[in-house]
Amino acid sequence: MTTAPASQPKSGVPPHAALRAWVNEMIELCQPDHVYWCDGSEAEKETLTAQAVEAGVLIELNQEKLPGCYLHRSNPNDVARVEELTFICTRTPEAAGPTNNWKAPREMYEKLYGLARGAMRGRTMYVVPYLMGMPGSPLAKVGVELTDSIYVALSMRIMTRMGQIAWDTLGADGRFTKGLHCMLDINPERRYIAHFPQDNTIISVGSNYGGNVLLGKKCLALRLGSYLGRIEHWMAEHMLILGVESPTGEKNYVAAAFPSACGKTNFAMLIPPKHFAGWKITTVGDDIAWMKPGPNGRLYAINPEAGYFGVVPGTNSKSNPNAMVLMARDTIYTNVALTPDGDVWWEGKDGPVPEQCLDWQGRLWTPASKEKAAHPNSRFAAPMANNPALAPEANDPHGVPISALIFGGRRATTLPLVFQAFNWIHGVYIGATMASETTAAAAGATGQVRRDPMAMLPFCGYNMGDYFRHWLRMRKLLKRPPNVFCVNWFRKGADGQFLWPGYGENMRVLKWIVDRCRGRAPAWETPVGWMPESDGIDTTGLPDYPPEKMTEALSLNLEEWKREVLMQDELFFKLYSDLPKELIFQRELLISRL
Ligand code: OXD
Ligand code: MN
Repeated sequence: MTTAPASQPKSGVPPHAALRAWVNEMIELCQPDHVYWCDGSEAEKETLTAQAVEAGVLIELNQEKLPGCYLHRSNPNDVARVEELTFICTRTPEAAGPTNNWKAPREMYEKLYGLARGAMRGRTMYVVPYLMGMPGSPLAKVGVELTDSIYVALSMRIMTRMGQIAWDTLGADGRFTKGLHCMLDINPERRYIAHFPQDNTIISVGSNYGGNVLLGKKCLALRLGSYLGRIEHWMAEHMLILGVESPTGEKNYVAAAFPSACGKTNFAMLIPPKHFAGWKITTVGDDIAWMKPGPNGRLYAINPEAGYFGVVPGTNSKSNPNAMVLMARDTIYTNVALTPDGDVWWEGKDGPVPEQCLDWQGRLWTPASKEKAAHPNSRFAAPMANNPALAPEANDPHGVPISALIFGGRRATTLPLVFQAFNWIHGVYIGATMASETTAAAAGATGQVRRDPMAMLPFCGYNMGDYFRHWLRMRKLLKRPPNVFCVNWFRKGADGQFLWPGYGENMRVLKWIVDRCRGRAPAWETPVGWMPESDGIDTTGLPDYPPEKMTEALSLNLEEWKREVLMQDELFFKLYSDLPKELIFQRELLISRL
């Protein structure tokens, strides 16, 4: 590999004094043996990939079956985001708010610089320039990540617009987010993901898991993004963005917030069932939306990412056929199982269960094994360009106008299949009080219901009460705000079975949502919001779906709802001194309607 001394970056790097000074300072701190400035080229990808294979960081998969695909195995102690080790280091604890971990910036810098001192001795520092958003977008932001992980350098190339394009956007005096990542010895005792919003800086140490270390994603696009969005009057949200095209060519765009590992990627890439011949869903983004009011008073959204970092287990030709095509090329898999012929396998994949394979830790696995072959939070990182359903608008710097915002959680009870908010403020209340069962995307127990406002609990970079206030204020900047909806694909009947088949069939609910936005579908006024009439959701051609099942999926149990309102108190108490009064009024109104 060609390495360059710190003082001599490649020729395409702009003469940006603050960039050079900061990189030199970090080199002095971390003391890498080599410094490599990434340019994002194809040749660079090949060189770095070959080095990663040689170093055992990547395992080459069967290139005939999976061209350009590799497997990475993480340290078993490092398989998910760690919320308790994620910090927002604002000047005051109040600015970070009661839902974030806070440390004073000075104390955190001291601790982390202490850990980073000399941490790259014997290693290479990769200087990774990246762009979140597309060139020419008013929302685009440049970041530079200094990392000693070749896996991170290669993954950033998939997940962002990485390389020369970022240097060109930065120019000689542009703003950029500083990011430092040191793997250290991948030890949870020395693991911190720290954000310094006032300095536009991120430092992550002690991990190599995507959500903790691909700094453009959760750290910049959501935590720092949400902080900046409040100041600059835009929104950074944990939302997929999709386009719905009707057989007559009518196009509508919706953005949807579901917590991690609750099906955002599947929903964004949905293929409509046969009954919806002529309808088409296209993907603008699968995880993050940056949204800004446009000159016509509508809310416009871009996907700041260039790739998808999706959950693998459960993905198959029924749950997400497009993802199966997407991840058959140019993909880095993390923590899936490896079959003897160099293919990958996971629980829920199409086809037969292999007679034997190596599990996510490289141990022999057979169907008799007690543990799972693939880690429940195993992931694929794949370029969005390989998505057969990619919306051409995914590269449009102006974004797409959003007609509907959808909130959804994983709830076995209470929440009906779909309902619509009465208005924007009610919609903000629905988003603010949403809850979901925890998943393997974050370390800790799974399956526990917790409040996850707007699916942003782990990602809001400032005080959640101010975040709600920002949502309420955005209404004033919108002449035609999106309609707000709530969905729950995960409700169960008394027999413990899901009441709704989900996946591609979600098109049926989506059509009702789009029709509501276009003023074409009737609805009942209920205590919780507008709901479809009993035949409002088209179930034609849905096998094994008696009308009673839909009635149950849409039913409201007022006792459960009363308990729900009481459970919301936990969050409201926590935020009480910062909570906008509008949300307290909404709660009172709901109680009186119930
Ligand atoms: C993700 C997450 O990886 O939300 O997108 O954890
Ligand atoms: Mn996510």
